[in-house]
Amino acid sequence: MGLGVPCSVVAIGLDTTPESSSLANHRGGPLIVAQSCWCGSVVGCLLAGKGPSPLIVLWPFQRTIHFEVDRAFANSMCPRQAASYTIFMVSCLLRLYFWLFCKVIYTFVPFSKYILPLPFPTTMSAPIRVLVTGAAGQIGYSIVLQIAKGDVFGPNQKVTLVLLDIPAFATPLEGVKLELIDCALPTLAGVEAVTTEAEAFHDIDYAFLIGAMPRKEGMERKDLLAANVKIFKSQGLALAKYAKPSVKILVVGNPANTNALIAAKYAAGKVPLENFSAMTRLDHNRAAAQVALKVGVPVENVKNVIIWGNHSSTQFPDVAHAKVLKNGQEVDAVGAINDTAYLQGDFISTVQKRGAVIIEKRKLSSAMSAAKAAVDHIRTWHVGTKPGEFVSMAVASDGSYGIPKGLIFSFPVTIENGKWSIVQGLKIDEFAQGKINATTKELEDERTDALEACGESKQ
Ligand code: NAX
Repeated sequence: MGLGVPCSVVAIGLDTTPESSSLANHRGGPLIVAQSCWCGSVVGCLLAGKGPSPLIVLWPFQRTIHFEVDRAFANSMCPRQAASYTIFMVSCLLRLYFWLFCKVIYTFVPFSKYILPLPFPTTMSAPIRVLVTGAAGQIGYSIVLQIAKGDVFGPNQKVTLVLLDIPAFATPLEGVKLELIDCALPTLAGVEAVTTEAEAFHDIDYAFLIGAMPRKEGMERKDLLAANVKIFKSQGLALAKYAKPSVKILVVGNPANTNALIAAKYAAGKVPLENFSAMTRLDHNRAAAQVALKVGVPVENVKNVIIWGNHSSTQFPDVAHAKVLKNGQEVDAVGAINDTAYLQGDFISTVQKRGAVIIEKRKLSSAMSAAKAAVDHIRTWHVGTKPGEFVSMAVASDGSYGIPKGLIFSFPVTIENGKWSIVQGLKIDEFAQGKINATTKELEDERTDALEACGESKQ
């Protein structure tokens, strides 16, 4: 009995070509493949043993949809089979079109992705390779689960986690790997525990560079800096040699800004400078939390606090441009707090010294909040900032606000399509300028010391 429709579907494959192809092969019927690339679909069709023709491209938007039709098979079906296959195909296409519709709406209507979330998982994309260095350390232990379960790249993106630590920590690192396996996470495609840079940096898409040497008793700040920048020189060279040129890097290990500067310097030519960043998101989150406590609103009602400069005690937490949602109205944080002495005194020192207070109380440095901030940092870089919002991120200065070019300096940034831009035109008063100058000077001095430790002179 003829089918009466131009084509039918016995298998629908979303990205996982081998499974859908073998299903189609098994049933001996036509194949519909939604693929993220042309060659994937062609390979899918070939695997199904049917050849790539006829091939219809329905929508060249993110995913191309190819039909391969076996008319002889379609014509041989009984009415019941024909009806069920037709219903299946129509429902698949409706789902696909609704997904496309949502994507278009998200593009043109601000906030729509929060109001109209996709009602079904789209497709598990091919795994991305994510490196975590210092993975046997305390921040490492806190962060790996969050990355593995989709907190950074979402529930539809598989990740392969690459865990690096020094050889002396190979055994605890193996323990972290075993625990991750035991979490039985659908988003975790694999875990590799390694102790060499060649294995660690190979083909990575994202790097959380957390591992660094801790300060030992009696160690001078300058000695610690020298020890750590050498680690980041080596990792910069490894990035250039083994990573994808598109790799995005977050440096957490201290001195984070200067370590990022050194890693970027030694990866130059392969990995662009704008792919490097250092973490001041923890300081940003701390500042937002303090404002929320002071005003008496939930922290999600606070936006656009800024951390300027270095992730150190010279950083400048600034609320001059921050907004607070209070009693349903968006107001300036400065007005809502209405206490200049606090804003120029206790507020700044609380944020600057928060790390030291936590060490004093916990006898260990911040790990849970640092891991959460690193997740926030890369998540925002990956998905972008919301309209009207900015976040703090230490990135290479382009000369904005008079900061010397190339210094890795924490600025307010907006992010779109994976690219950050420094927010321009914010008014800086005399008080703020003094604070910004102090943190700039510290970063310039760190750069001089770091280059010297790497056997280079300042450029
Ligand atoms: P831990 O001492 O617990 O862990 C560090 C881990 O790094 C250790 O397992 C160590 O073996 C490993 N490591 C050392 N050298 C390595 C190398 N060359 N390659 C790979 N791994 C290496 O420290 P943790 O509390 O996890 O802190 C890690 C770093 O983050 C420190 O430098 C710390 O100062 C810094 N922080 C930065 C923050 C920021 O906001 N930028 C906040 C939190 C944290 O203080």
